[in-house]
Amino acid sequence: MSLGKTTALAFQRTTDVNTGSVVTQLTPDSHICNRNYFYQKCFTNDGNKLLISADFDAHRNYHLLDLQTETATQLTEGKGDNVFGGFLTTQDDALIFVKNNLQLMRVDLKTQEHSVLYEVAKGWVGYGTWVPNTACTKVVGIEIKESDYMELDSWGKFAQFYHQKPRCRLISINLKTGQRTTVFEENIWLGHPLYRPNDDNTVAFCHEGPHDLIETRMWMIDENGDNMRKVYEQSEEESCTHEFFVPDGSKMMFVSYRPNTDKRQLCSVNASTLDFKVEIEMPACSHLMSNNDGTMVVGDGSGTPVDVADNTGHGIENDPNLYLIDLTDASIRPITEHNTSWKVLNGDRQINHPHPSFSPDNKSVLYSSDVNGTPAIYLATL
Ligand SMILES: [Mn+2]
Repeated sequence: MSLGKTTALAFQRTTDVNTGSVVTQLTPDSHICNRNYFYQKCFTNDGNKLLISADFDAHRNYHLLDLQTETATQLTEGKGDNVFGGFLTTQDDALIFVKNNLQLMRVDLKTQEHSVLYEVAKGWVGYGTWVPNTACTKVVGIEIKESDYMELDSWGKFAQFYHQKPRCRLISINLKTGQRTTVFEENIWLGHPLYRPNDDNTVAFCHEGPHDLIETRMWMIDENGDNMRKVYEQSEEESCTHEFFVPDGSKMMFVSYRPNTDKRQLCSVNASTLDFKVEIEMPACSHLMSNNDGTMVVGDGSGTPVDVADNTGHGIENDPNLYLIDLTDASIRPITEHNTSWKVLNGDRQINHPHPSFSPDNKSVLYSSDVNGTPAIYLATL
């Protein structure tokens, strides 16, 4: 019972001699800490506070880190927090996250008062990262039939789950009433549900599974279930991943890659017309996230992707850098090395992924890494 408990942190600052970036380790070694998924809101609008996950108490829970006082306030307790999918509301008044794959919870940031916004129906399991619309009045999520569900605690199971063709449904939840509507339901593994920013009528989702087995990863659909369309027609050998909406809603960006090369393309479609564009050729970044209007992008250099069936054909050298990509002048430069191991830890496949994104002032990049032995959270100046 530790809601509201304050943990004092001692930030560790170093300067990268190669790039000049000041790198601040926000969370201590020997604790398991991570940032949320890269497109979920984690900073308050003023940039002073940051949502993190940490095991300062008995479990991995959410804490609100104060970047000025170097302290963290515990927001949740007990086991079962989905520590990647949680996000701060647009209004900065609450954390919203899924508990035990079952309950969508709201936590008041000031009082830590909990309320249940939505409960998953019997026979179903809440899966993955659930994403709000811009006004934070609704979220889209994925539910999987309980009889088809399994814990995905290894990349082997990730592949197996794809072949099982689990019953999945893409849902929208009204956060005021808790009412659920099903947008789309099928015996295909669905993931990455997204509301297009500033356009609630456009919802995106993906066909999940080993990237090189997926024919068409990215889809959009109207909120009422009409007008399902491919975001982009992939060529035979092409894999696409880690799609996100540019925060102003103008584009969807994603990574495209092919076997037998370490080259990657940052691509986009116009979110209204789906007009396709290769934004830039880039190093082997796994995850990318843009600034508000999509002119600047940060990405995490990586090695051979684990989420493909053909690891040999996709084998590449590890790239340990974080990159800043400036699309206004087509320049790419390293920010610093993240040096994460990418390892699965205690069945958690995502914990050692950097998942970089910009701070609200676009002057720093936030990321996770286990470079010092345990997963920790870092902020590097640009
Ligand atoms: Mn990841």
